[in-house]
Amino acid sequence: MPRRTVYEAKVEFVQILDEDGGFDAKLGKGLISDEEVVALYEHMVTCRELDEIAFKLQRSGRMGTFPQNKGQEAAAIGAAHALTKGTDWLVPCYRENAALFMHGLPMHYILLHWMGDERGNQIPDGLYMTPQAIPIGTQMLHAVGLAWAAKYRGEDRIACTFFGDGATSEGDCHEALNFAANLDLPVVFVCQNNGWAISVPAKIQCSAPTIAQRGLAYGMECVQCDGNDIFAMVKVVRDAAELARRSHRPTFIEAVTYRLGDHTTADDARRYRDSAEVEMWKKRDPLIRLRKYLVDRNQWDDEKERSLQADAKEQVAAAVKRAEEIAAPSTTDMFDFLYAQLPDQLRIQRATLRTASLGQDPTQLEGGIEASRQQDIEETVSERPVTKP
Ligand SMILES: Cc1ncc(C[n+]2csc(CCOP(=O)(O)OP(=O)(O)O)c2C)c(N)n1
Ligand SMILES: [Mg+2]
Repeated sequence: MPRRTVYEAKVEFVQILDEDGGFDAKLGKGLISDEEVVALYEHMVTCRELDEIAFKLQRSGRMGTFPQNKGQEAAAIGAAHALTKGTDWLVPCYRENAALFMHGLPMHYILLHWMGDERGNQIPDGLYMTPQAIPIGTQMLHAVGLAWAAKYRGEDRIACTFFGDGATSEGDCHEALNFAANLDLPVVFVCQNNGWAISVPAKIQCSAPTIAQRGLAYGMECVQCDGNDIFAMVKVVRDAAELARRSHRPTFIEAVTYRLGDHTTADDARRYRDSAEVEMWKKRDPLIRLRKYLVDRNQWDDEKERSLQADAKEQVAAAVKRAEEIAAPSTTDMFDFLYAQLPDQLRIQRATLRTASLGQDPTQLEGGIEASRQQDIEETVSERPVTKP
């Protein structure tokens, strides 16, 4: 029996603007207009400001926890720019705030969510985005479902989902890729390979040379790009979006980037990361790179930078004020909006919560569980107005 190669593949790496300011004029020609580059840079700076402020809010006890996006702005913003706002689905995990804002989500929604108010996840009508997914990888399946529905209805809509390097070790990820490729679904999978899944380095999540090639195994297009280069991001996502719209084919994109901050405010990355690695990536900061591009082309100067920084501070301060002005939701919401009829065990918890002493057993209170049950019935879910932030 002769031996022959039945399959051979290559994975392309795309970079257009390198960290020294070198620009690939051929690949980058006509990709983003000068005005758009300025707008994208402004958006990146504003989102970086939000990151800094959210960190401080958490440290001063005004927010539960927050996952900073610092260092990864080009990936989310570049992808959002290449998609059609108000048409295409954005299906994020928890680090893509910047993309959601670009597609119209008011900034205070994200703050509300991390302040523990679920109304921050109540996406306003007319926006095509799903709430931030905290369980790793689950949103990839949601994106596949949304794309399938769009194709079934004959809509000109595609879905773009974001996930991390760590998510590619989850079964959900592989089911989503398999489903999308086999059913010819218009999905753009954007893996933000930021080097780490909390304290686990990406290289031990995947022993193949690239994460991108995981897409090959499912028979879909795949590409790796410099995720800190906004031009490369726009190029690869635009190509993938065109393929999805034209041929209903999915693409797997690996955006190579780096998380400059901690995993979340509940983490201290200094305990597991080498500072030399962090320093190296600080030099590849997507904001520094884009500012240099604009300055080199006389599109930017110190005066514009000062004014942008002031505007960003003002915008973020207004979002914080708005989020903090919204009255906290009722603690009992976590019971009231999950079940039509609360199981007894949870009914006891709900009643205990109301007693002065936490943990007190309501069955020992005057009237016992029956009394607390009666109180629940009086305070029915239907009477409670659902307010929007
Ligand atoms: C299903 C599930 N398992 C575990 C966790 C806990 N967890 C939160 S973030 C995280 C790491 C995710 O890493 P990655 O996908 O690379 O995303 P990144 O945070 O780096 O953006 C883990 C394991 C979770 N949220 N969901
Ligand atoms: Mg990661």
